[in-house]
Amino acid sequence: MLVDLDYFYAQIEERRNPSIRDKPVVVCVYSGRTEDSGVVSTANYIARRYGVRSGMPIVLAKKRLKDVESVFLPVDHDYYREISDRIMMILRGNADSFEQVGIDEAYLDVSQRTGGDFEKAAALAQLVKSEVRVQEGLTCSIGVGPNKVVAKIAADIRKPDGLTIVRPEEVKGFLSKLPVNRLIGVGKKTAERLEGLGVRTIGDLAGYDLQRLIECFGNSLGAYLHNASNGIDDEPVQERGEAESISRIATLKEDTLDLGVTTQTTDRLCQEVHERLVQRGLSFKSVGIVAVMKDLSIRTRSKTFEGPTDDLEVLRGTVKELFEKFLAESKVEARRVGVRISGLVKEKEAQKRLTRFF
Ligand code: DGT
Ligand code: CA
Ligand code: CA
Repeated sequence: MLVDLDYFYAQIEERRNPSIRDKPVVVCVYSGRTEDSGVVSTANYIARRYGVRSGMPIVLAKKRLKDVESVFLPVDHDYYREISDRIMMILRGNADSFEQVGIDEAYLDVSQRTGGDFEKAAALAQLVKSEVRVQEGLTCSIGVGPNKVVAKIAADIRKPDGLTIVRPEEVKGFLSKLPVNRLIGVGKKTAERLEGLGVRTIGDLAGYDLQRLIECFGNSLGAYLHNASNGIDDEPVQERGEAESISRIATLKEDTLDLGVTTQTTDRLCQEVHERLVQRGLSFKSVGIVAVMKDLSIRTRSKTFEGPTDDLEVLRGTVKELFEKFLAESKVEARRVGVRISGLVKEKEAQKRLTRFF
């Protein structure tokens, strides 16, 4: 199943301040150049009725909402991330294997725990929805299907608070009438090229000659278009372990080259990063630091260990050591500092590797 939170940032803002719930709510990335410059990050469904969309200039959103009392808020990314992390833990607990995609959605492989029974999967999806609602006060939409491609499209069909089940025998009928841009990976450009071939719906695409698709789009995209439109997809649901990282960044009280001052902040960041690591049962192999300098240039340094560890003191010590060297060499003062750990592995694997190591 694919679980996607509804109007995620805006729904969180509604939960934080329920009095805005019945008004259009627009969450914005203000660029700071002028008062209203920047783009809409997302909007609640009331605002969407007035044509407000993600990525639209704030000025345009204001124009569309000029006749109604509406609420414009700046993004509070750290807060959304914190809530996302907690929700992902709920989701992970309901899956045989789990794959987070972005801040507000995840694939859950539930084939083992349901024995492949779609009625059981539907009941599990209801349970997931109520856990997220009760524990975090938020609604999500879920799609259940025989594979990731179908589950993703199913989740998008009914929103907000939707649940769409597509059984194997229903896949063909479900997909055939939908426009091709419902397939992940089919953006505006690909959709236009397909239109040029007379292909508008996923059904058209499913019936289109594979050889010609490959000629037009190359082997990999061509084969994907053919398979996906026929509801065929064997991509496994897999944890994105190694590639992922956990990081935090903060602005210093003053611009500085003093290790004592940066360490006060980085010790706190290390603790936050470490908390996330422990919550997720992971160990790390690399530690990185980032500094945004007074002149707004960005510098990074990192260190990789031979084996993974989950030790907070190792993290703190390494960050301090990296900053000590970096600050000694730097001529410009640091303005913001950050800590990142990567090369993340499951603790159990880490144990195994360590015993092999010694
Ligand atoms: P939904 O899923 O249609 O109910 O609405 P959202 O808002 O959850 O949309 P989704 O799932 O595509 O994106 C999740 C969050 O990511 C969304 O709440 C805000 C952020 N986001 C999405 N699109 C954009 C964008 O174009 N620009 C910016 N800055 N943020 C975006
Ligand atoms: Ca969403
Ligand atoms: Ca999403």
